[in-house]
Amino acid sequence: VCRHRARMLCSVDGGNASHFMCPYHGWTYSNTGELTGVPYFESYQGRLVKDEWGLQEAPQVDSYRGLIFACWDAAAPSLDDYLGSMKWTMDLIFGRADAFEVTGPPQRWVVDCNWKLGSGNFGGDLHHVPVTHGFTTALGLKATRSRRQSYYVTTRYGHIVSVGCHLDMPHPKPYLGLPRDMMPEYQRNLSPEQFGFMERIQTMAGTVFPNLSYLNSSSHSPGEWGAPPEKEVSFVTLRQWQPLGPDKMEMWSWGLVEKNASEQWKRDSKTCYQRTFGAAGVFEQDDLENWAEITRGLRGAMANRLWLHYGMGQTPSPAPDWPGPPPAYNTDRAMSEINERVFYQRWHEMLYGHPA
Ligand code: UNU
Ligand code: FES
Ligand code: FE
Repeated sequence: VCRHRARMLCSVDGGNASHFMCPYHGWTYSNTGELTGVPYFESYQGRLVKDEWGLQEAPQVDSYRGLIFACWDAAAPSLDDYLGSMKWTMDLIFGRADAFEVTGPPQRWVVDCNWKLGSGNFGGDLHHVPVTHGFTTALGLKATRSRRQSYYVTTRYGHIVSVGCHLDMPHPKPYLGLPRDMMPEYQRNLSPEQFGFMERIQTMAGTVFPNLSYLNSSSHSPGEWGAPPEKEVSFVTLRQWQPLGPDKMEMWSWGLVEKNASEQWKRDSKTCYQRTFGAAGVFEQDDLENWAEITRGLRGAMANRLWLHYGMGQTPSPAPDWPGPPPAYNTDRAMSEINERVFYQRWHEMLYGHPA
């Protein structure tokens, strides 16, 4: 924000500029944050020292696998420590390719729901899928409801990951619908354990506490509904659930594609992202309708006094075959809400200074 009256300085999602001029009174800053120009400067009569009115700098800025994080708290843990064991599962997506590119600027829209519903769902809710997104089987777009092994991964700072794996492996192995000609690149970038695990993944989603989520799944290639699994095309979406108050958020949704994949595959993957989890995507609409109806329901005088149920899979067993850093749980094909409990424990801790 501008140091004069706090007007937002940059209102576009992409590009670059050497200077930013505030549209209100014209204070101008270099792209490194120095205040370089002030209209009617003489009228401040020497009382404005430009060196002291540069842009506020975040005390911690760091990046991981091309994702840039900024933090306003100088005393907060470093990004490396903060992400911790989350990095192993983030690498399955963001670390597998030499580089990713966005399919365009983020799609942004406002939703009447609390932002935490997105964080909890993406990091820990595999059991809404057959119901909320049941149209896929109801319409015969997926042949059968195949058996899945679920993994729930939790971390120290409240990051959560949920992975649905194939139990009956289709042949040839679908590898999440990733392009075959990219396999050598994945193999070079991943550990043998990570690459070996990739062949089993059907859907993988995670939340970096508090409000950054990602999802990697696959969908039928454009124009081939009902095609066999090996025809499926992988897509990756990255999203920020940006709070606008307790019952409103702004969605920022990106599609990501492997930079070195073929142009045709990139187009197909982008189409799959847009059809499923883009602003007009069918899965996206399924989810947001539920979250908006929860938020609307909880405005009720009685409903917001109710205890809700987060108890599913109370004591899931540690997953013996999870190849990444523990703890990870699976419950022998069963479902668990352990990730949402971990997420809300951390949230409680942030608000009240102690676990619930
Ligand atoms: O449909 C979803 N929102 C979803 C699917 C979230 C997490 C894992 C799988
Ligand atoms: Fe989950 Fe009703 S079944 S909100
Ligand atoms: Fe969903």
